[in-house]
Amino acid sequence: LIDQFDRAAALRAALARNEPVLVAGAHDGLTARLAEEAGFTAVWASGLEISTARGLPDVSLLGLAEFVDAGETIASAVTIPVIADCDTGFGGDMNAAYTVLRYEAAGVAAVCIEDKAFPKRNSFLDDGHDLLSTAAFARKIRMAKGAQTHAEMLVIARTEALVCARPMAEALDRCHAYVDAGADAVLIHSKSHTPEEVLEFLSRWKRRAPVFIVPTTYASLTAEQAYKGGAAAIIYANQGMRASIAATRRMWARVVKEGTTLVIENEIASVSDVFALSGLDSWLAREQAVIVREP
Ligand code: SPV
Ligand code: MG
Repeated sequence: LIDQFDRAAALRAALARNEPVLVAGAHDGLTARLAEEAGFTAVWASGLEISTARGLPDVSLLGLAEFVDAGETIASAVTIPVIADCDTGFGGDMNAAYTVLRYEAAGVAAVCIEDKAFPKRNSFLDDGHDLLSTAAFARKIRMAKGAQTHAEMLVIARTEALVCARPMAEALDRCHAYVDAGADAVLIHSKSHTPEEVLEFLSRWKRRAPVFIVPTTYASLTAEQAYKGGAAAIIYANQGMRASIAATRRMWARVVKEGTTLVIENEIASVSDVFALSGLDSWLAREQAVIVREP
């Protein structure tokens, strides 16, 4: 396992550079490797992806142990920093503290905790969202920061204020309070179909900590525009999974229709590509090194 503290330091350094930090969503070793291969700076261990990959909705059904296991799998598969979507921190203040300890041990560079009440639901669901008070979530962030054992690890405080149709001033106040409580960065989430509200947040944010954004519904905002507007990092949270769903569905429909896989053979990854992505070469080399050394 590559030292997560080096990776946490690398993520801090990337956030301090004069360019947007691009982050791709993943849910396992393979999807994380595809993100690394594409050149992303970090991986987002997405709650939506991890839940969906298990055939479950993103409504707080999976627990800390299952999410940590996914985070550890992802961190083991790549050398870039992993940012874990930790929802509410899996319960109350003590759960948030324990979440940080578990993710540190799992090799994850940063945890992101949001200000919704447990059990949370995915932000793109119309209703069922319940926000903690600013003071209550600031306390949770303080607990999380107090628990970390290594200085480089990041705690990202995510506000769902805009998702919950609260005023812009409240979203800003919340994020300022979370930074005062020790958050290393904030994440402003929005389900608006245009980037205006996020851009307004960014223009009014005093740049006291890096801001992460998740332009899923407002995909027209480019990374360049977001960075110029004041965002430090852009998370493409679920497009990888959505791409594979679309491609797999299209491919299987053709196979069922044609009664052969020959029609899609040239469009799918080769088995040798699969071997390469699995890291087979390094394992064969490991075996070879032992054989060569034998008398
Ligand atoms: C996730 O990827 O699980 C996220 C981002 O939290 S979102 O689905 O946009 O809420
Ligand atoms: Mg999530």
